[in-house]
Amino acid sequence: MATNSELEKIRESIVKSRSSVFVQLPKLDTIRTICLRAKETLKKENSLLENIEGKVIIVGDLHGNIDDLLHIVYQHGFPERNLKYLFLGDYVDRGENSIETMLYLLCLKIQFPDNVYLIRGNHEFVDMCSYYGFSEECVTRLGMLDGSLAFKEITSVFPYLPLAAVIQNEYFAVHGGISSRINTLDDIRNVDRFSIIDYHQSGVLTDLVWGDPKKFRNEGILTKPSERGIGEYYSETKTKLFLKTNKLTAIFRAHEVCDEGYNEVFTDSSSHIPFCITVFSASNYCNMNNKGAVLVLFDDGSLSTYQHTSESTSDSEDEKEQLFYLGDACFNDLAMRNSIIV
Ligand SMILES: [Mn+2]
Repeated sequence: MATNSELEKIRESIVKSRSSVFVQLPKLDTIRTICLRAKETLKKENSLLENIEGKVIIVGDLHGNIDDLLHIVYQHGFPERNLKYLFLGDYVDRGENSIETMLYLLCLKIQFPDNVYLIRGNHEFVDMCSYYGFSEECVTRLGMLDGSLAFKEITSVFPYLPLAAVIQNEYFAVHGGISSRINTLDDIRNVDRFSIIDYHQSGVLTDLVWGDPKKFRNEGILTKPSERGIGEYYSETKTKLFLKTNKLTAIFRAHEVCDEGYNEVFTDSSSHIPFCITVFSASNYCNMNNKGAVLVLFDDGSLSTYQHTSESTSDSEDEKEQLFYLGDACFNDLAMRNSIIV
């Protein structure tokens, strides 16, 4: 069940569905198999991912924007050989295609486990996505019975998602950020993520997915309770302290929409090098007309940003043609190689 060629077919149908009115989603049995295989793969990973080396594309919030996801994969290439992808969470809710976004990502993870990394966002909790769109999307598009079952299957994968990552032994990546409870990497390594179901279960996991960096006039402030009512704000001083303690250089995080798709939150006053960067990859999020962006960390440690707009990812006929090409070219290539491997 769910061999590589079947996984490719599922991803291919997701790509092709983008240009047709009738969107055919995988059947419940297939969704179930994808989720099962994804859990088998994800459970081998630690709560803190380490040893991510080489060139990494870092993707922020997607929120059901499958067009932006496919555009990013088209633009930067498939996650194979020396190219890795790190997704920072918030795959579901708010947008229109959370089902495809989640399934496409899980298919990638199953097929390229050492090149694709998916960490957890604050929307990857059943009690969040029951209210912010994903649950409703499942029922509306798959029907009451199959929709509820698909929702249950997909959300059962969430506790398996790791919580943060260290890239190139130097950069810390997380959905939200750090807090008064998060001082060393051991604080994250020690989280038993499988036992945490409810996002209100206060603690390190909650802070990782809910935190936001914030500038304070008083440099003595480290953290403050967040106005979100959950998680904490962490200051420039706290960020510097955390990085120094753990011998790291910068924090890459998502969780906040940015006009340009990314935001250099804290920058070193003398070197002008940013050491806390927000990246948000869903363009035109909730009709806010924002750009989406990804961070590209090269294997020499240099960093670039790539932006996209909703026009470039969903309205352009050229782009759709390119996406077809992406599907056909990559799947043919993979099928050929798989027949050799198998
Ligand atoms: Mn978020």
